[in-house]
Amino acid sequence: MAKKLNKETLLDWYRQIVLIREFEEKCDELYSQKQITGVYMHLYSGHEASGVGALAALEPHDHVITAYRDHGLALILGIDPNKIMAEMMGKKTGTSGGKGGSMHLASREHNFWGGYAIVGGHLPLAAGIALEAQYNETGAVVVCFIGDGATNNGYFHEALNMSAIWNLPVVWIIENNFVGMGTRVEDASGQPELHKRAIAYGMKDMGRVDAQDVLKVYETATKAVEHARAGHGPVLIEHLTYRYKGHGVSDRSYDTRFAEELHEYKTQRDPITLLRNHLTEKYKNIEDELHAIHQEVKDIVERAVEFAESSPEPTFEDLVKHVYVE
Ligand SMILES: Cc1ncc(C[n+]2csc(CCOP(=O)(O)OP(=O)(O)O)c2C)c(N)n1
Repeated sequence: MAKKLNKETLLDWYRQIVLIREFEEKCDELYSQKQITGVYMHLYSGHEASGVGALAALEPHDHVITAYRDHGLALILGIDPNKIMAEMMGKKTGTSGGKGGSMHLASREHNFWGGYAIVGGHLPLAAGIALEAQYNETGAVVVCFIGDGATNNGYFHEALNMSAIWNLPVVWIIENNFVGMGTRVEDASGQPELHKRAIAYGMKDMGRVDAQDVLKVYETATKAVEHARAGHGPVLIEHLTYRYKGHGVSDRSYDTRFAEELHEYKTQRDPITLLRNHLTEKYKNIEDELHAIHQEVKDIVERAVEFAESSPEPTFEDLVKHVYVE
């Protein structure tokens, strides 16, 4: 059922968006200090409203799956920030005991199935999760986030086609941030309006959404989830968004290559500013409450870092547990 877009809901969304931004700013800092390690760490900065608006349309028994840009969704779903930060640092107290790291956040309890590094590899898994929901008549819907760069490989075609012929309850969301690693969408896709792919599979095309605006994202996501839950089959939405950092944090050339666009998005299309403007126009004297949210979020992030830093490393026994060996 659609949420009432009252002050409480909007402030909650504001809190979630700010939490993702602050949490990841801290991760960026910790990565440069080598407290978070790994070849890659992919930040969701700039994309926040895409995740917050879409997941606000879900019920707790619904399912979420994504690629490696997964920190934001984990936070939105309410996974403990302490455990997420510990996972980022490879600590025993992390969501996967420190063995997954940045790209493989997951929580069975939250129906968050991860965090996958193989581009497009999670799409067939999303179809499988939806098949289970349909077969067991759980009434659950699966939301699967897809990068624009994942729309030209075989997994995309196979999974979307199967979801259509089996009428599966999946909401496919392409997060089009215009660039896959360093390649522009129009240089990689014959049809750069990616939502139009829906036509090829005979599924409902929900069009393009300005995904910097959380209210617009929520409005479309609600209709999409209702459609899938009612048994009318899968739908495809294209979220137009922008990432503020390079592909991974070690890709620093992005900032200069796309400087003009980045400046435009950060100054005119930022999800925090857009929601803030909406709130201040709608509610008088809300500044203090917004300020308090920023403070609250800073404390959450600080506590998460303290928790992760003071957590133990996994032992050798921990590391070989749950690992298949011939
Ligand atoms: C099957 C496969 N091919 C190539 C890669 C290397 N790779 C990692 S991310 C990426 C680009 C993906 O871009 P996009 O889907 O647009 O996501 P974004 O990073 O923009 O969120 C590529 C080619 C991979 N991980 N898996």
